[in-house]
Amino acid sequence: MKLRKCSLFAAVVGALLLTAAFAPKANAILAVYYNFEDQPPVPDLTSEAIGLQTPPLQTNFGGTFTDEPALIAPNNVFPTDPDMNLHSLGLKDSGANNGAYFQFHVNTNPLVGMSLSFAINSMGNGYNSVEGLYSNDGFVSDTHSLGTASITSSTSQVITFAVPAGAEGQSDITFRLVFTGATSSGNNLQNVIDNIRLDVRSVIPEPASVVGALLGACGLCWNQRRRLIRLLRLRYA
Ligand SMILES: [Ca+2]
Ligand SMILES: [Ca+2]
Ligand SMILES: [Ca+2]
Repeated sequence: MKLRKCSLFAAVVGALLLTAAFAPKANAILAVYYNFEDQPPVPDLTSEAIGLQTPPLQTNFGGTFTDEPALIAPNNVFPTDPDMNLHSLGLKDSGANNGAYFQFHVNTNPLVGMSLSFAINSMGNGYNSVEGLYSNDGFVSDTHSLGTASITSSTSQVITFAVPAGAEGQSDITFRLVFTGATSSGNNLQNVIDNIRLDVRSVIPEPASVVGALLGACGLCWNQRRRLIRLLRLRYA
C-alpha cells in the first residue's frame, strides 16, 4: 500500500515538474530588442539585455545615422523596458540607399510563435516600403518573405510581421528588414526607426532543464522509497 503511494507521489511530482517546464506563458515574451537608448555614439546597434538573446543589429545602410528624440506614440516600447524612451535612430540619404537592410541572427530552437515589429516614420521622400524576410543560411540560398508593409505616417506607426512556424526550431535564423521607395536626393532626415522587437508566445526549455526536472523527480522518488524501506524495517524488525 505504502509502496503504491510512493509511486503515485513520484508520478504526481514528475507530472507537476514537467507541466511547469512545458507550460506556455500567457504574455508575450521579449526575445530580441533594440531601443537605441545607448546612443550617442550613433548608431546604437546593441540589443538590450532584457531580451532572451542579445545579437547585434547589422546593417548595410550607407547613409548618415543621427540620434533623434524618441518617436511619439505608437513607439513600440516593450512594457517592462527599464530604459526611458528618449532616443531613436534617424536615417539620412535614404534615396541613395534603396534596398538597405537591418538584420540580426537568432537561435529559434526555444522560440515559439514569433512576431517581428518596430516603429518608424517617413518624412517627405524617405523610405515608404519595408519587406520582412528570414533565412536559415544568412541569405545565401534560403530566403522567405514575411510580407511587405507601407510606411505612410510622418509621425509614427508600428509595423508588425507574423513569423511562420517554418522559422522555428533552427540554430541560426537571420531576420532582415529591407527598406525601399525613397526618392530624396538630399542629405536631410528622411526616416526615424525605434524599438525593433522580436516577441514570442512561449519558450521551449533547453534540454538541460528538462533533464534536470526528470532527475529531480527521480531523486524525490528515490528519497521517499528509502524512507519507506527504513520505516518498514523499523516496524517489522
Ligand atoms: Ca527608443
Ligand atoms: Ca540599454
Ligand atoms: Ca542598446
